[in-house]
Amino acid sequence: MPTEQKPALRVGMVGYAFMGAAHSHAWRNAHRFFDLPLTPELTAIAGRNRSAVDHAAQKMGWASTETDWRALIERDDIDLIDICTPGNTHAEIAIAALQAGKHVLCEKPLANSVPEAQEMTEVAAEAARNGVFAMCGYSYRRTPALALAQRMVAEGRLGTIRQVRAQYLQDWLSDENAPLTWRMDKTKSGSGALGDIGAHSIDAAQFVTGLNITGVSALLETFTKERPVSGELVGLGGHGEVTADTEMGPVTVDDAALFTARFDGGAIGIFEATRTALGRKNANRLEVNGTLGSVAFDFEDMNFLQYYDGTDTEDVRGFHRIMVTEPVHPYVGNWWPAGHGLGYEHGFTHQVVDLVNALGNKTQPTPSFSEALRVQRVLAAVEKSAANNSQWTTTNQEETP
Ligand code: SOE
Repeated sequence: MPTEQKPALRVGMVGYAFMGAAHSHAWRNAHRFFDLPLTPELTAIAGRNRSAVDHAAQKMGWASTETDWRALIERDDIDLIDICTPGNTHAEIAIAALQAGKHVLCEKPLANSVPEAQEMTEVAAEAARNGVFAMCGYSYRRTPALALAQRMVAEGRLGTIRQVRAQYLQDWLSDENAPLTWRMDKTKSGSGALGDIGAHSIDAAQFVTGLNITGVSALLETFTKERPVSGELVGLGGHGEVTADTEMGPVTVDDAALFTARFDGGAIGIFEATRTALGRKNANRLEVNGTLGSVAFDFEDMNFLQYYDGTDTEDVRGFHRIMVTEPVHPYVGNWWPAGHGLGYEHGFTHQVVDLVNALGNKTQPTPSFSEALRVQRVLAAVEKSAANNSQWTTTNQEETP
């Protein structure tokens, strides 16, 4: 029985590094495992270096290339712009795309500052009134175990939320000779571990609990103040040989961020984001404690959710290790039989699934730019607190249109 031909969603992607590869995989596969109202087409990919973007298009399956993102926006055969570039370019590209009537998927964090994020949110709100939608790519909330945790909290199975414990631990900058890349340049990345991985923890904590952070006390640390200038634009870590005549450049962002937080609703939290936790590769961890139960997640064991049900009878009370691979669990039914597991790339595919379903239904995909702006306000409050001797700093969570 041939499948019904669905309208195309013609995608133009900007950028082709790690996130470009993950998003390309998602655009190629989402409609092959999920029944979607629109069929994504990898129409064009943009990158400044002609030979590199041609190679990326061939490798990742894009039909054409551009060497200027503005050309993507001018093309009338593109319906959505997917922004997979460093944070200093997000605002300009997203605003131009939305004002040209293109839907937008923008990688996290939304921007490198609250004013930029605010302008993006206002333009996105106006565009949405015309049926043009924008979403920010906090993909971890689409890991089945975290989506299950959110469902359990929303169903009241943890009771009133009291505490949140979030750690995002990596170690790719433990080597002092790892080369300088855009991720260590504040003018490009906005911040270091804080905005790169701490933003994921902030979004996941707010998504799972349904509560928003209202204030923080923070400290930031940069252990390695300068690194070998490598000329590499991308890459995580690596080892640069440093000799007497190696050109060194300044690191202008944090290696590690620590902060405590208060949430609306009375919960409190503690957050850690670091690129120097030697031995931890991608330990994106979240624990939520409520009055009736607790959940705990570690991305390095991503197919499982730990759950303590405080209403169990005393003889069986203890943390259950739920294997989140049953058809009843979020997203999993479209993949493999129970026990076969999913990986990092599936969060990006689920992100495309939810985005395309929202666009097909002409509804606002989440997280919206307005939700991503709330993460940006927390990032800004952390930086302000850290710059003022860890002084308590509010996030001014006033709603933006
Ligand atoms: C580097 O820290 C990084 O690639 C992040 O930028 C991603 O958002 C995260 O998913 C994996 O690690």
